[in-house]
Amino acid sequence: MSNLRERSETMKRLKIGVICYPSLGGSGVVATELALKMAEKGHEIHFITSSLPFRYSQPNDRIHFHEVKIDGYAVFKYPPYDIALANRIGQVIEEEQLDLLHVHYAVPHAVSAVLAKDMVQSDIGIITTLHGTDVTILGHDPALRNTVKYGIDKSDITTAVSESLRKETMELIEPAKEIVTVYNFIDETTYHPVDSTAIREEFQLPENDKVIVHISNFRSVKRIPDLIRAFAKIRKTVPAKLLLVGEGPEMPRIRRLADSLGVTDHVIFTGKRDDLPAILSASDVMVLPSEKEAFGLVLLEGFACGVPAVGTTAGGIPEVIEDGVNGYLVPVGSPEAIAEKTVAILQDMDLQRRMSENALRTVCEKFGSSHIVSQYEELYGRLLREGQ
Ligand code: GMT
Repeated sequence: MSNLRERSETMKRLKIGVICYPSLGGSGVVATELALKMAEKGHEIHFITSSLPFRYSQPNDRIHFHEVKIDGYAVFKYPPYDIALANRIGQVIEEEQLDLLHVHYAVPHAVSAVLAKDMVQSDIGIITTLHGTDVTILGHDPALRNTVKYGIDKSDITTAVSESLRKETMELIEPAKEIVTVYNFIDETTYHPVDSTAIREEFQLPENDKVIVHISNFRSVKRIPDLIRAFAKIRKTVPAKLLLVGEGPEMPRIRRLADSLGVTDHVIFTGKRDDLPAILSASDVMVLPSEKEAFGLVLLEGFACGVPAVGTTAGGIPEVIEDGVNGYLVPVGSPEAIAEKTVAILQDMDLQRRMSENALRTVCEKFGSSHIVSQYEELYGRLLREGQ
């Protein structure tokens, strides 16, 4: 086992253990994209996850995958995944001589990493990135709050994906150390305006119809019924189609509401899609009506394709949408405000074009990948130098 001083001398090529949710979700996307960017910079990445991260499409010799497996022993009502994860992290720390662990989500991942470190008696540094619901929902649950705090306090460095999440975590969890804000970023090589002819044909989008897009995991925090109600109002003034991209538990309710408001023929349920840049490039405006949203990665995906957004003032959204510049901010729970601001963009071509240009500029100036990846790399360096 190498000590911190020895590791800092081999700073050039770090061996980084990455723990994240590999399935669909913003945190999995950010964790994987960051790891891929670190590999491009010459570092060695070791994913320790239950399955292959979904954006891990092109393996290379600097990227390794260590699967966490757990058998369904009859003695357990709930298979102890967190413990199996800790066990696997411990093995990989030793076998691969990892330099640091970057953990995404406080619970259970940070806690499993801390347990692993203790199990193999390593002094490896842990950096934990908070993504949102690990604090804004789990942090309110008395059954989990102390565990969230433990995971954060035992991490050497904790980051939050927005200033809003950082502040909320400081207030709610009262951690022992400061938390650092590092914004999410977008991979500009994947997200940029592309030809959308095939999408317009596939969804039979009439030439004169405007296109409103919403992309999410369709959980209740996204408040999609507000968007459906707003869309019914928008349709009274502007011919438009609504693209709902993704899947999730709220879908049956949303379909019923669209039916009852008589807009089903104008709502296109696309399901999960891999061709988001093409879908976004066919869209005129994105709507994100969430009541909780630590950051709203999807806004960046839209901005990078030149799509302005109407979003609520929840969480970190105002750190991404600059009101009147790259979109509009509206209060949570107001279909009227969503409709009014969306129509304002859709009816004024000049405004839409200006906001679209500003959206592209926002991505370059504030959320570009090289800038944000460097911030994480600096934190990795700090972790190795100071162990904190
Ligand atoms: O809420 C989601 O849609 C998924 C969730 C996740 O687990 O990935 O997203 C959270 O992390 C994203 C990446 O940092 C953020 O962009 C989302 O705002 C955040 N979601 C919430 O805070 C509700």
